[in-house]
Amino acid sequence: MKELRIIGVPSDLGQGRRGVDMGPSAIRYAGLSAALEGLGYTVQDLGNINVPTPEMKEQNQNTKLRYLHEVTEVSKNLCNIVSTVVTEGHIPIILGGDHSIAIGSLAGMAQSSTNYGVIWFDAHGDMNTAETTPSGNIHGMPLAVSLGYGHEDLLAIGGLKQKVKPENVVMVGIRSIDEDEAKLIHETGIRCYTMAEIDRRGMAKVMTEAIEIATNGTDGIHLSLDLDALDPMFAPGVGTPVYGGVTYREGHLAMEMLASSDALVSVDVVEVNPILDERNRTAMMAVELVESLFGKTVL
Ligand code: Z70
Ligand code: MN
Ligand code: MN
Ligand code: MN
Repeated sequence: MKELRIIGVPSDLGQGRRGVDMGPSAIRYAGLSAALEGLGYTVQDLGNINVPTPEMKEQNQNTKLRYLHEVTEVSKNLCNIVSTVVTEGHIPIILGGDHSIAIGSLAGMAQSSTNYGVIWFDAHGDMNTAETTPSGNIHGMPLAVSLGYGHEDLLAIGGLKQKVKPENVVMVGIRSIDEDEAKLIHETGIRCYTMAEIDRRGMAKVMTEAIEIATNGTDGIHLSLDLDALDPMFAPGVGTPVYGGVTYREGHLAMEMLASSDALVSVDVVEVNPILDERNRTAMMAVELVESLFGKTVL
C-alpha cells in the first residue's frame, strides 16, 4: 500500500479574505492523520511550507494579480516538495490555504508525468486569467494556469507551461462562473459537470464519467477538492459560499467512487476557513471526505 504524506500550505495570498491560512491547522486538529492511520495507512506529516503573511508588504509589481510574486515563490516551494513525495512513491495530501496552492501541486505532479487526469471539485471554475479576472485574486486562476493559460510567472513554475491535458480534466459541482471565464472553459473543451447536470443525472453517473475521462490513457487522478463545492449547509467555513451545492451524501459518494477507482495519485484539500466556520465543522467535513476518498466504508 502507498504511504501518505501531508503537506500544509497556510496561504491566503490568493484571495481577499484572511482566515483560510489557518486551514491546515484546522484540518489537522479535526484528526486527519489519526483517521488515515485508522484506515491502515502509514502517514507522515511533513509540516507547513513557509508562507509570507499579507501584512508583509506586497512586493512592488506592475500587475493586477494580487500577491503574484509571493504566490509564485510559495508555488515553487510546493512544486519541489510534491515532486519529491511522488518520486519517492507516496501520495501527497496538500492542505490549503486558498485554491491558488493547486498551481504548485499540479506543477509538482507534472515533474514526474504530464499525463495525470484532474478532477476539479469546486463551486467555481478557477479558469480566470489576468485578462478575465474580476478580482485579481489568483485563487480564481489555478486551473487555467495548469492548462497553460495565464501570467508567464505562474506558467513558468516547474518549467513546463502545460501541466495537464484538457481532454483529461473534468470539473464537478460547478455553479458560479464569471462571464469572461466561460469563454476559456469552452475554448479548452474541458468537461464541466454543473450542479444542474448533477441534479438531472445523479452524482453516480456523473462520477462514473468523470473518472473515465480522468483515467483515459493517464497515469492516475489528481483530485483538487475545494470545500465550497459542498453546499454551505455542510461546509459553511469557506470564503465564497454558493447555495445549491453538493450534499453530504453526494460528496461522500463521489469520494467513495474515487476510492474504488484505485486511480488517485494526489489530492488538494482547500479553502477551509476556520474564522468563518462553525466549531470546525468544515474541517471535520474535509477529514470525513478524505476518509471516504481513502477507502473508508461502513462494513
Ligand atoms: C471568482 C474570481 C473563487 C474559489 C472563489 C471567484 C473564484 N471567479 N475560487 N473561491 N475557490 O475571483 O476569479
Ligand atoms: Mn487574504
Ligand atoms: Mn476553487
Ligand atoms: Mn471554489
